[in-house]
Amino acid sequence: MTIRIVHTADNHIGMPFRQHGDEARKQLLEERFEALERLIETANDSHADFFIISGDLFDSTRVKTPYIERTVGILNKFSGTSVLVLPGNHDFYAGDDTEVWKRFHKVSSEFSNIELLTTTSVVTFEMSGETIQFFPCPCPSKTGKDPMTSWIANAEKNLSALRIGIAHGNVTGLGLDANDRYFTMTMPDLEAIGLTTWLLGHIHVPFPTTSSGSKSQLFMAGTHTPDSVRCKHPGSAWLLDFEQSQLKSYKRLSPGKIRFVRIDRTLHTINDISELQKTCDSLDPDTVILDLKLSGQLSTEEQNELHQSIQKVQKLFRTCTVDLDIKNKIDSDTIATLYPQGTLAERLLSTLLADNQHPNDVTLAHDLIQEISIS
Ligand SMILES: [Mn+2]
Repeated sequence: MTIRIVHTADNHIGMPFRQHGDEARKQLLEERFEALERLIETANDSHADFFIISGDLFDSTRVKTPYIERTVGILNKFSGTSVLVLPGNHDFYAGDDTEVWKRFHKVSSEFSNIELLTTTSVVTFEMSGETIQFFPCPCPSKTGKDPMTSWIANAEKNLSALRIGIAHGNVTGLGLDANDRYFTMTMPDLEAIGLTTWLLGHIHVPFPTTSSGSKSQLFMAGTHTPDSVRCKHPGSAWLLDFEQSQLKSYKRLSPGKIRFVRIDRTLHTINDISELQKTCDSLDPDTVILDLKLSGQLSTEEQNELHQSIQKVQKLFRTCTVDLDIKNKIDSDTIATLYPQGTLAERLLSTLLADNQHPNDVTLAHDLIQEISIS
């Protein structure tokens, strides 16, 4: 018999996205719910038995009640045996008074298929003669030096059962936690504990790096939909099949729809502007959070062209921010107006203007000359 698990983490429901404008904020907040909903649908379509969330389902311990209610409503649609929810370091569990889990418990208690993993004790399921043991390692705080996995060494394990660890924190070699502040685990330690597989959260990038396969001791879910321009994957989760208490196969799922795209360009010519326009036209304006970072030198006419182009893009895209650093292009007319013929400045600038290999130099030299003559 196959035991099928969908594994996710770091959904960060309620993430405020403060650095974005109103429209983008709304879109990004909404996307985190919708991507979770798509993932539940995929899990149902593939008849998964368990839906496992390895921490940071919520962005904080003070997430708004309506967000918790909506999340529980989505999780409740899971048609398999159970949804297991582990508190991570953002939504840590520090006792029954922890706001987010108090509210979560209240909302979810009427749904028997949602189980909150707040204690370090084995959770066992029997399915068609097979035993599945889950070993939860909830985070008790935002930060912590030691891994939360140590209790498992002394826990009673059924060696013929499928034994799955669920934890949240950094893993040496996978993340960038030089200070050991996030419950840091190591791969050899995890392997030595004697479980079949580890389902982890915290690092927003998925591990393994291959999108399908049959062997891996641990899985890092990766955030389910991109959360910033630094996120290079389209959102991830895992579909895992186990047979006879062993991992049979894994496949990466991509429930995300939104993409962050930063276009960083230096513009010198009309052609550069039309290339920029072409790149923007090739993107989906409804799902791309566009961030334009434009610099360079352009003539007045070219700058007008650029502004028209930007206006077009901003009208088309739901969200587009623009960071402009465009200087006035120095042409022969400007040189002739500012510097009498035959002067050093005129000769220098005219020579640099003629040098097509280095189109920035004439502007740079002009800036320097202006600076000297002003001071
Ligand atoms: Mn985390």
